Amino acid sequence: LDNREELLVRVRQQMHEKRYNHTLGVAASARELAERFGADPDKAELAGLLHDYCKCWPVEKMFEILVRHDMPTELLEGEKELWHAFAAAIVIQTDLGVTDADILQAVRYHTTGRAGMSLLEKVVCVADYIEPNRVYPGVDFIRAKAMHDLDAALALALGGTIQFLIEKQKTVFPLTLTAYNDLVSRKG
Ligand code: DGI
Ligand code: FE
Ligand code: FE
Ligand code: FE
Repeated sequence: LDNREELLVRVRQQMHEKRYNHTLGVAASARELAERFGADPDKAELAGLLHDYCKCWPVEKMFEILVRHDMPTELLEGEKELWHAFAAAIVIQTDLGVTDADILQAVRYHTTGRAGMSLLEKVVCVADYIEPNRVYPGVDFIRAKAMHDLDAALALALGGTIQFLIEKQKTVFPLTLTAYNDLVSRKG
């Protein structure tokens, strides 16, 4: 889809208003971070716009797509909250014709992260945590970090999520742990 207005309408149709506002916030923050840290601003904005494309879809619909695309059992039997990222990476390809591998990866790993994340993946993941509509304890500290150190901001963000999951006695997806370890161990 090369028409921006059309694309915005399509995105808007997939979600409720609050999620759409979050989506626009992530797109804007991702562009800003890309400009600051030297990623491609257009790719960052588009990935931000599409990252939660499937977030409000029924879980059955996401599950069906993931099964058809041979996703690991670990994902299919795990936390459903993670499905929307992997589903969106497939759906924006099949339904919207997005082919850019960097964008698809940034969408796929925006929730869990992974070890060895690309610059664009980090930008979108951090944008998801700091966009203007986000409110949670510590968000301003992560925003401040993101002004000068993308890796530090991401480590804080993922660390916070891991902490939150542990408090709720929820499973931590392996990719999230390896993403966090990777960022923290690189600091040297
Ligand atoms: O889709 P968003 O709400 O904008 O944000 P997100 O995609 O980063 O996260 C969605 C949810 O997924 C969030 O409530 C926390 C949860 N989550 C993130 N990483 C993990 C996780 N849940 C589990 N169980 N394990 C994880 O590693
Ligand atoms: Fe998400
Ligand atoms: Fe929703
Ligand atoms: Fe999001």
